[in-house]
Amino acid sequence: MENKVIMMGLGYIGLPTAALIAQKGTLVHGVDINPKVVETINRGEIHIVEPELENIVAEAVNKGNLTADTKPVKGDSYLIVVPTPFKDKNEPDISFVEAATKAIIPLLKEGDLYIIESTSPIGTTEKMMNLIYGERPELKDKLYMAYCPERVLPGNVMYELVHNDRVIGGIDDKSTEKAVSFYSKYVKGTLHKTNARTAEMCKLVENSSRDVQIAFANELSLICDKANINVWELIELANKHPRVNILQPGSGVGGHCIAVDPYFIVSDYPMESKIIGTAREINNYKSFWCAEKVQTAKLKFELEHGRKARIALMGLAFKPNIDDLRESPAKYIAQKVLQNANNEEYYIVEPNINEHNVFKLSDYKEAYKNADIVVFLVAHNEFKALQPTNSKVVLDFAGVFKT
Ligand code: SAJ
Repeated sequence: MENKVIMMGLGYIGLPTAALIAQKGTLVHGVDINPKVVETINRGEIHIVEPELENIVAEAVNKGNLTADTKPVKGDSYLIVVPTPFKDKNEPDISFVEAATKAIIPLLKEGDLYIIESTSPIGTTEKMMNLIYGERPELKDKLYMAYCPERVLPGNVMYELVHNDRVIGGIDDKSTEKAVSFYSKYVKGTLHKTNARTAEMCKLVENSSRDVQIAFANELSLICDKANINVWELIELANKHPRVNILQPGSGVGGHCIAVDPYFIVSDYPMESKIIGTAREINNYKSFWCAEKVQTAKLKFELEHGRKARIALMGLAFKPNIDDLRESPAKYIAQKVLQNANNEEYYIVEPNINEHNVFKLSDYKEAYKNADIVVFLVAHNEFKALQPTNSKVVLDFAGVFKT
């Protein structure tokens, strides 16, 4: 029997997943609300930066296995892979999941499989089940529904989609089994079975765990700054212990996952999630602290030299060696520093992008050469090749020159 897949959402995760499934010979009908995205994909091209993806999409489109549209059609398996942003920092917004689900409700038939991959608050799969059965009561207990979060790292998506283990939680055992059999066609990693609520929580916990660990490193960096200890050396030494593995401090935590997902837990369980909530505060505070440090350094320079400083802000991306500026702490710090600008000369540097609509970008070598104060916000590889110097004030928040 043919298994046609309807992929609701063709973004950073939906498109690679659709392409992977189509590559294996399954017909995939991808849906995106943005007509430009749909046109691009139907030309066999892509709208996101991800290694290997373009060729796979082109091949799938040419073979007729992948089509894109702004509206869904009837299929056998429906995957919801849309964003779940925040209305504000306290309330996750599942309206995209809801809208995508509503769009497919009229198309559902007995025996269909419905899977949510979008990061979602606990209970979302059950909520969507109630929504579906509310409108289609004749289908009650005749559909398979499961939650299966993605875990891929941008930049390595096509490999990780296939090789990462997956956690699959159905609303009942038969749904879990059905979803496992679906993913087993495309995934080589182990498929771990659980229930929908545990799978939802698992995704949130994975990213919260990393956030808490980074907060520990960031807290150490604040303490070490006061205690006059090199935090990078300290962490390296502590990690020589066989059961200690401290992560790296930085200019804060960014991206659209780790800096956001913990709030899904905190907003629903505010009394209980103390460490998770505090970790978020520490990681946010770290960016504010970095901006303050720049301010202090520039005033000190002025007092000592009797002139305004030339300041290089090195890096805008949310982590090293990528071009993604979403939720970037480096970008936040640059904005904050520029708000306090008082006729100093600034060089804003991001070697992974050519131009930006707000920041005028400078060449990183020029900026490093000319600046009196160099502020490393992201540990891009290019920066690591620069020669350390004592002739400038260097604020190395990213550990570029750590030994
Ligand atoms: N960071 C530090 N110190 C560290 C490691 C990271 O400050 O030691 C910062 C980075 O600079 C960045 C932020 O944390 O600002 C997040 O970067 P990341 O590389 O830790 O994670 P993401 O956001 O690119 O991807 C994460 C991954 N989750 C985990 O590692 C638990 C990925 O597997 C998920 O699929 C992804 O979130 C997601 O989509 O949820």
